[in-house]
Amino acid sequence: MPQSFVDREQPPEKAGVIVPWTQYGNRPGDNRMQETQGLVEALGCELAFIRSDNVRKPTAGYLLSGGLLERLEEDVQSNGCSIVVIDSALTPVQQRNLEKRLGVKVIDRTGLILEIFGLRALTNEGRLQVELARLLYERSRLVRTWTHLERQRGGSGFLGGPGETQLEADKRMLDRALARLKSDLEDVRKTRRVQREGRKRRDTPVVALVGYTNAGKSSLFNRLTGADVMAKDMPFATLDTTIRKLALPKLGEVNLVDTVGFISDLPTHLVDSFRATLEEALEADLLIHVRDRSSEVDEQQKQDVLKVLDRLAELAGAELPPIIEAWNKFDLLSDEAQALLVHDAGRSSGPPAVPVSAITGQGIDDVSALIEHNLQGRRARLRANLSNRDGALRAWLHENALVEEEHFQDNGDAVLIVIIEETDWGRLVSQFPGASETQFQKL
Ligand SMILES: Nc1nc2c(ncn2[C@@H]2O[C@H](COP(=O)(O)OP(=O)(O)OP(=O)(O)O)[C@@H](O)[C@H]2O)c(=O)[nH]1
Ligand SMILES: [Mg+2]
Repeated sequence: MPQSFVDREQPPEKAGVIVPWTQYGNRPGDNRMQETQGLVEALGCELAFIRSDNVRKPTAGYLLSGGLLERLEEDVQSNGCSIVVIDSALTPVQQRNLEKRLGVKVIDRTGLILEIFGLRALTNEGRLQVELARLLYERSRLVRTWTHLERQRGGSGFLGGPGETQLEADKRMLDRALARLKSDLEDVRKTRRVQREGRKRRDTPVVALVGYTNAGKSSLFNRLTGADVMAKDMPFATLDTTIRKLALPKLGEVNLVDTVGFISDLPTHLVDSFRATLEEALEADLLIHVRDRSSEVDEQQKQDVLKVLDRLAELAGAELPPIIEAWNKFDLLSDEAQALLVHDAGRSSGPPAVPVSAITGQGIDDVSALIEHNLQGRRARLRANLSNRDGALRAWLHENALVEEEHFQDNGDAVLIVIIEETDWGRLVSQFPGASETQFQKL
């Protein structure tokens, strides 16, 4: 098994952090610097220094070129750092060269995020998913190292050596571990699927909170359901999915799901690995995209979240559920900004949205109302007039819709009052082509 990057038995390690950028357009702003700092602290490291470096010509060997590398070396020594974080993607060669040159551990953004996920995963399922992500990451790096060595060997006539067989053995070992993990996770997914189907049969709609990390999903979840899920000012406070009942004034009970947050440049391995957890959100009847409207980079975060959601939908070969937005952290805005947000939320372009504060509770009822409105929009209450020959249709309705009332006439005909989801209605029409619209009246 790959080792953890950071030794947590020892007192906090001192970390030096570089956020590299190449072109003026992608120079990291304050927000990115704060986010990176947050990630490093979430790892339990003490921050010795953090700065953004303009890498005009990234080098294949070290990423950082001459002067920058020398300055980093000096800072690492004078601060007594034992770990360096490069907040971008390093090739295995760059990572190894930097470690040799600096004499300390070096990790990149993916390594950093994987490490935090490793710390936060509490449930068996969470651990499996992190482990899978880590192995996939390791494996992708092994492959690259391998091609690199191969090329080197071909060019120089270098034969044998320790590289080849060890790498092949490592690769095989990783593959075996990967296969085992994938099958364990497949079991988890099956169990979840069964649970989900159970919930569907009971006709309890599922509403899932999604959004950028630290946007306030868990706070909103707690506020809505009275739960006590950990909500903290740190990235990836939540890794495991929690489900609680939420009572809505008109619709009654729905299941509300709190999920893991997203982040920009989220490693694809993580997205892929967290499928079991995130499918819960993907199969929800409605998504609430929680946005931190007090953040300067809110718009960019929104795009990052939508990108991850699209990737998940693509993986599952499914369509995304409808999305509404909770414009959170309203309380942190100035009066003018608040007025503007209220105005914008009322306009029809974009997904339906409401301003809210999970902390003060302002706008919470509006969130409930918006959930209700959007769930209701996609379900219909119908009167079904069935003849005694419609036994199969009647059974189907009992299985797939909520039957509120059922009355039989003397001749065996029946009148049912049912609530049916739009998607289920689609299935009904295709399975019972004979079922005429006249048999069903909208109430
Ligand atoms: N002022 C203010 N702070 C908020 C609000 N909602 C959440 N917070 C704070 O924002 C921080 C993050 O909140 P969480 O609820 O943990 O965020 P999350 O989206 O669940 O984050 P992850 O689980 O890490 O993805 C906490 O310090 C909360 O107290 C809000 O409406 N107003
Ligand atoms: Mg959370």
